[in-house]
Amino acid sequence: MSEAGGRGCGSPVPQRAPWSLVAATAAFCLVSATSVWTAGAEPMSREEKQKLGSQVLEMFDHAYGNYMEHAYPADELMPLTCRGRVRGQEPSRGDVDDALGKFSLTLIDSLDTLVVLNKTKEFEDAVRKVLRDVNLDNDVVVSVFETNIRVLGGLLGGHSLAIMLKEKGEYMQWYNDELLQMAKQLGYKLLPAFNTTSGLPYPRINLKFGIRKPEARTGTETDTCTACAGTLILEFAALSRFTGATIFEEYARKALDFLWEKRQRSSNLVGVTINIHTGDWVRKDSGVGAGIDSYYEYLLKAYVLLGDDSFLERFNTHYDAIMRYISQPPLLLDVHIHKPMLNARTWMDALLAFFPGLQVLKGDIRPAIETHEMLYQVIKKHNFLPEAFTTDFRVHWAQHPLRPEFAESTYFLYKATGDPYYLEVGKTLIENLNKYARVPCGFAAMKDVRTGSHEDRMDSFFLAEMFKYLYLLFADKEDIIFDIEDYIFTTEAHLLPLWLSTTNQSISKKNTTSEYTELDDSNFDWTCPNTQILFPNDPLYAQSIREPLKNVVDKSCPRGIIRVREESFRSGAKPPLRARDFMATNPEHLEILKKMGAASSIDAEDGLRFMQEMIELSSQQQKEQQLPPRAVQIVSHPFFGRVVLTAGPAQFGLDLSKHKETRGFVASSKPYNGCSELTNPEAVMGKIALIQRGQCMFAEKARNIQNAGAIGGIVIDDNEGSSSDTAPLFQMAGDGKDTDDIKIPMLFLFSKEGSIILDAIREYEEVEVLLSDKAKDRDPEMENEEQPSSENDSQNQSGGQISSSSQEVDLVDQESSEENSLDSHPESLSPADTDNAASLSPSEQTSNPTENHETTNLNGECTDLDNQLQEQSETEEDSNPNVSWGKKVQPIDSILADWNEDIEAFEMMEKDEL
Ligand code: DMJ
Repeated sequence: MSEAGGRGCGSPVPQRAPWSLVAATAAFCLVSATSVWTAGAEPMSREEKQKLGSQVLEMFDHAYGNYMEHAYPADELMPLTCRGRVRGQEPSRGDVDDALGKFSLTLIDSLDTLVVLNKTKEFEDAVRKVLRDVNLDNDVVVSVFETNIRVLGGLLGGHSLAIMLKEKGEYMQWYNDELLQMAKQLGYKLLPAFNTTSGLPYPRINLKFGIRKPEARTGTETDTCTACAGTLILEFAALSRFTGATIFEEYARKALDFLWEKRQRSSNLVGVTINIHTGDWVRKDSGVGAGIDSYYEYLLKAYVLLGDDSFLERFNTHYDAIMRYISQPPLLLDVHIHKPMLNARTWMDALLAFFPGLQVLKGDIRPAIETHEMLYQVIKKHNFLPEAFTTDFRVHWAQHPLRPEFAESTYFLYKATGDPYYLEVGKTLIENLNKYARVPCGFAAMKDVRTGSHEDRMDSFFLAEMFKYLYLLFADKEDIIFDIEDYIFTTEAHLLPLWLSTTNQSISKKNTTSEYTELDDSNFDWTCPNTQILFPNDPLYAQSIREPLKNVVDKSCPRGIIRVREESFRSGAKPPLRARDFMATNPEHLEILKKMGAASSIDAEDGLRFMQEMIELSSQQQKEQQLPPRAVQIVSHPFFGRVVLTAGPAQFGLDLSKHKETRGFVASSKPYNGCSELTNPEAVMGKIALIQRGQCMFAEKARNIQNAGAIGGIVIDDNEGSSSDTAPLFQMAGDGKDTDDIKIPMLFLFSKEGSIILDAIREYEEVEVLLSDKAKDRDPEMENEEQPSSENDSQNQSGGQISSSSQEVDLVDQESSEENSLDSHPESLSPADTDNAASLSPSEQTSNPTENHETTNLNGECTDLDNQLQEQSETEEDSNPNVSWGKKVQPIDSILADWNEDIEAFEMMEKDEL
């Protein structure tokens, strides 16, 4: 036990405690419980933990090796096409691309992961490459937030471990603070972003030209997200303290001070976006996920790293507000900062999965266990955490870019509880990654967790964070070559040494507002929990908290409140107006509508329900013509089902959601546009025909290939470069005539996804695919052949890659004409266009009728969750009537405005933060 631990972690940390003590004590909190466990979930043997640790190492090699081999020096690997993502050379993905600064992002983000994973030699090589190859002076506009957490953080994490290794005396003996010099250079490049009266940074900066000069092409933005402005202090303070240049810490503190000043004073919450000039909140919704998350994280961690009480006081004030308004265990729901009893959304985003980990650091274990358990059940249902999911656990946004937040929380919960259950959770994460995200050339983000389709994307945070947390989860102290407890994790999981708290502290108080009241000990309650107190004689503590939530996701009934109301109508009250019965010409209906939300909480409930039903009704009507996306899975060697492409469905032909999938080898049709009788029926007979989009109706193509004996068809977009990453997916409509004669399944692929199949044909000739509504598990027989068994396996597996040079496929009958390219934008097509396409908006893509059916059955049994929520809201009402009425009574126009905000919020979410 360390000296710090010995002095009693459970007792409140004394005021003005020496920083090193505070930091070390906090770190101690995370480790001491691992020995507490004595019963409960089956313990995991050392052998099994080591086996899983080795599996993580092998997976890292596969991801990092493929990046280095096929993408470096590009910023990221595109794991489906097996090449580097170079900004400007790929179709823009919008704000997501602002992380890419042509500075070998993935290499820098991976530096300290190499050391944690015990790959010291590789680390040494990687540092040399960074120093030799990376240019920080590119004429490219990047996100200040992403550049700070990934690049500045990556360089500082690399430096921290480089000096640690140098001191050990074996590796890095040549190192002379070069990474730190680069970090400083980058720090100075970011500083012009802070040139605002508020001190909040601009969201973007040009690495070469800074801000506002005409060449900079940035500097006109007025808003930034709270996390974007509030997630700088760890990296900037570390830079100041490592170098002695105080300016960085000063700027980061000033931005934090401003955010604190602008908090909503009665709720103590902050909004999602803020005007960097006026300080007005632009988006007034507030949660712990996208747009805000790491602002809270950095307040608590700034206290741990810098030992400054003011950060803890701020964190505790916000935390109280979060627990009062946002936390509805196991849910965390966004609210309005001015009306904090009013939920701002009916869905949660995946970024909030870091919060249980932060709660562990805070010492509030119970809600951490509850939220983590709820998230795990969502994962068990969909294999990954969808980007957004509703309060009744339906998929709201089906993407999953291999985010690490849930693994992070799992690691911290294991450290806090020592419960082997969390090791099993980690094992499931590993299995799912290998089963669903692993492709021959790396790991691909999930485009749709329901279909299992992939996106050509492997974000750098996957290497910076995911492998670190998974490896550490299974590692014992002796598996790591340094003491991880001497470091704090940044939001990107970069490691900063805790000794920084006592180095170059002179600036720490200079810019801090001095309005804080003297702290009393209660501010520190539970900040550093003594696990002996948390788990008094009860090693099953965590399990006992999880137990009541066991089926929270599967058995959940949506909208418990509605059910309660229906009970009361059975007892005689007049039933409310239902949206499906509403007639705008009926004066009684109009009268009822007017009353809704104005008179009482019951009317308000009716109003709210009416609005929900209206929205559902209209989306249901749309859905009647809308089909969910489908999957094309490449099953032949060397893909073995690992590559899954998102495909648009057809409104005619075999419905893949009702029938068994169709499996077959692919063959290009002649003519390639499939607009006349095929001249190569022998080639497509019994196969899945590939046809190019354009020249005639989709249905006509389907008939021609069906007549030639094809068992299915894939229409490939003729608009070069189109991709489901950047264009909304659509379904192929019929030709206005009876299409019952078309019996085969037809799917649509954008050009980029189509070229993956075309390239595979060029490289492997025989390519077999599976057309289905959802990717199927990989063929076990094939799987066995492909099991990695040696160090070379990652290389063997990358044999499945498609070389970038094979992009130009010489296909027969390329008849694309200028007219054809006009129909490249599905949303602008009219029925008069040749191919008849009905567009699917991104939100429609995520609404799966099957799932709706599964979770919106109001006749189903009430769940624990519903009861809990109901009970909880009743308790709140009892104890504070004003508060509960405030939550329920809301006029209809405000409900409408909120719905609009909700929709906007959904659209904005990806913009705020990656
Ligand atoms: C990471 O870059 C960081 O963890 C950030 O704070 C939030 N999002 C990503 C990973 O999801």
